[in-house]
Amino acid sequence: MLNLIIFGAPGSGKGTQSDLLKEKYGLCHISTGDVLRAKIKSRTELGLKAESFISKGQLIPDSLMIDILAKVMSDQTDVQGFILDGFPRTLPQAEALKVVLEEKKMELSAVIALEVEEGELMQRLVKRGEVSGRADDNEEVIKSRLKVYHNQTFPLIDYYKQEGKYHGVKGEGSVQEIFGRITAEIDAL
Ligand code: B4P
Repeated sequence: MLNLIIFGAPGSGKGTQSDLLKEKYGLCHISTGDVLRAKIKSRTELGLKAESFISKGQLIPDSLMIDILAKVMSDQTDVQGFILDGFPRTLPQAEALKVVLEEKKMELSAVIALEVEEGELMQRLVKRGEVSGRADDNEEVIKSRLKVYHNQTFPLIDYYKQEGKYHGVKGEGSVQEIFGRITAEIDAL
């Protein structure tokens, strides 16, 4: 079973590469951003709460996010493995994931981290904002998302290095070039 985390700053291409990875390796793709956006669209109580954080570029509180993730994972049966895109984003989320995987007798295969310069991230997200209509893809909110990434998510790099799971990949170049780098890492596992 191949269980991956795709890790990186906002706009690093996690969603883009996950789409290709799920096809190649037959994985179940769980994007917490997509899960939250679906909840916002359906105007549930949870969705409205999530919207208030996302529109400011903040993270959804850990307790809420961890429950959502555990539920989404347990709804999936008979899969060849997972690709977690956008989770974990904080140390408590990483610790919670460890517990969920242990309960399921599953092991994390690797953390694939997309490494992209900040100027490039900003450019990509501003460009996406012109077509996506996403409330969090405007310059002001992107700046706060990048700040949140540095303060809350960046420490996970050391966490997963210590666990021996971290695989850094240069996330700049064409989508196919980056995909080639990622699959080389996975195939060498
Ligand atoms: P996400 O949906 O995860 O948003 P993201 O980080 O911006 O997306 P990603 O890195 O996948 O970028 P993409 O491939 O689309 O999260 C949104 C919000 O939800 C968060 O800010 C937070 O509030 C909340 N949230 C989610 N998970 C959470 C958690 N665990 N805890 C708490 N809160 C959580 O690529 C971006 C753009 O770049 C695209 O337009 C793409 O076309 C382009 N691109 C991709 N690869 C490229 C390349 N090689 N060259 C040029 N452009 C490229």
